[in-house]
Amino acid sequence: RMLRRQMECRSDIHRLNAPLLAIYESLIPPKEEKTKQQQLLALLEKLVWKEWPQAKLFPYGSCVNDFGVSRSDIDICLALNEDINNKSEILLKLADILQSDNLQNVQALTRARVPIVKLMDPVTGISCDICINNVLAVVNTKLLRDYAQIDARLRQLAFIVKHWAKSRGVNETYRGTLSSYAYVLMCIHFLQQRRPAILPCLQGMEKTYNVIVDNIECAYFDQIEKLHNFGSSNKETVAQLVWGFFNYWAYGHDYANSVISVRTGSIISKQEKDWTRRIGNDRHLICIEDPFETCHDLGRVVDKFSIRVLREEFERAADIMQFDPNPCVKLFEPY
Ligand code: 3AT
Ligand code: MG
Repeated sequence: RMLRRQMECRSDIHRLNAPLLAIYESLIPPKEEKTKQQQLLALLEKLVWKEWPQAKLFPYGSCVNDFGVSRSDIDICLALNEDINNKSEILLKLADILQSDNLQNVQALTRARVPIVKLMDPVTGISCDICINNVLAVVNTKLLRDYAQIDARLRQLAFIVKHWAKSRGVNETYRGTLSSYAYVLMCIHFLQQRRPAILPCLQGMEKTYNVIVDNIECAYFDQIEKLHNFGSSNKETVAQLVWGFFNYWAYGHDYANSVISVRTGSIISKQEKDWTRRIGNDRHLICIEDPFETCHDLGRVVDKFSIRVLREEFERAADIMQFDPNPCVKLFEPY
């Protein structure tokens, strides 16, 4: 492994740039999708306001963070001003309201880790999950979107990584692999680590945005219009970055000791976080610190079986990027 780590990128890497960009372009949702999402959001607001006139609906996740591919489901947070001691009751009431307005497949999942109501809108064909008062997700969505505005290569890399993860079956938290959110944080961290850096560490800069959510201070520099040239002295192309990303997670990352941290823009030690051993169900086999909920390891879903699957997939992808004559097909082959 150490030997491979020293390896230089294949000499014809530039040949892969155009096909990788073409894959990225093909994944971008068409403009009509945004319009349909807004249409559905307006309908839902109208329904929700009948019961909770003070409520606000915030879309979050890939429908607004700029990392959404075509035909993604949308995630919505219903923000209620009242103190809630029984989320289930509210979710069931919400499900009732939605059901009676022709929305389809309405289902309240009150016992999920994040309890939600699921539904499908027959008019737009969009499926959506509604959760209650999950404001942290709305804030981390803004952080991701702000990073996406700084350098176009983040969105390109993240689309390709997400597409790879979905094709290879390693984007399934219920089976012990990583969420899309975790993959995007891995991409941001990777670009913060390039030399010269392609992305800054927004939480390490002057705090121009500052909110307190669930007693957690969420603060960072969000005047991204001042940063649009940030990565321009680094000339790496998307092909080099995809190669580098997989090479890092296959052969460069120190799984035994390291935590990746977008919050600090650096690697921190497991020791420092006290993430060196299994506590309850958190095994900390791959450690990705949440930027705001810093005690939350996004790798906690990974177990001793799925870590092997993940690492084998990173190695497979790295080897394909290095040696395969046709990586743009091979990389995304269904598992
Ligand atoms: P897809 O395009 O749907 O795959 P996504 O960006 O919508 O990607 P997810 O569906 O994994 O990502 O999650 C939706 C949002 O929920 C993303 C993030 O704002 C929030 N989120 C997801 N998982 C976590 C988590 N473990 N901790 C905190 N926030 C999370
Ligand atoms: Mg989603």
